[in-house]
Amino acid sequence: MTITITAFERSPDGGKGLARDMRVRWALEEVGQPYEIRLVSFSAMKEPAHLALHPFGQIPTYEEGDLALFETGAIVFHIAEHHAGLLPRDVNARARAITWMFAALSTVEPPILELATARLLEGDKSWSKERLPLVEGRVRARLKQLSARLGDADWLDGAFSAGDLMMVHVLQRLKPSGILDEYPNLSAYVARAEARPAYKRAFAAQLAVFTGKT
Ligand code: GTB
Repeated sequence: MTITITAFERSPDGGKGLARDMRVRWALEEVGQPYEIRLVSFSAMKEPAHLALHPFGQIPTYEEGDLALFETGAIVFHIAEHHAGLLPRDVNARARAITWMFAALSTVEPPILELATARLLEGDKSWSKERLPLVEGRVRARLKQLSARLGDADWLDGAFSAGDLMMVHVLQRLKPSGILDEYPNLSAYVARAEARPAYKRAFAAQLAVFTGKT
């Protein structure tokens, strides 16, 4: 069955991996599943046809036969459940990998998104200079804990999993701030993931939407 995902017709980063369709592309590349892309404009995302797929008018969405999904956590979990390569077979190891997916999305991502908002959308506010160090402090607190847990391991729990995929994509959002570089094992972790052939294929495919090069 054909898998179709939606992505930005125009992305603020010009297709350099930050928009969230990247997580889904990467997961599909890791498990070797072909997919098609339907590009949507910002206005089309708020039209009834797209809202029927995604109640919040966002990308990405995932369609496969009768199934339509939204939320990258749910989509990547679905892919990982149905194809080998992103979750261990051992029941406990599988549960731990899923735990890391949740940790990425519900514990690590929120302060990072708060920082992105503070830097990009609130930088011109009178209170921004006072608030920014507080927001950065909350990010550093999480990174310190994550860095301590990762230690000198390659991945968060044994082999690369959907948990690492989610965590790496969440951490990448920090690159423009320079904060990730303060934690050498985390920046090496991200670089290790970016060196994976599946990541490179997904990155090239997302970029090609904007450069026209395939
Ligand atoms: N929780 C949802 C998920 O994980 O699927 C969040 C989805 C989401 O935030 N989608 C964004 C969107 O559709 C695109 S990824 N926004 C439009 C809207 O809400 O109207 C966020 C994003 C976009 C671009 C960059 N960038 O260029 O740097 C980074 C992140």
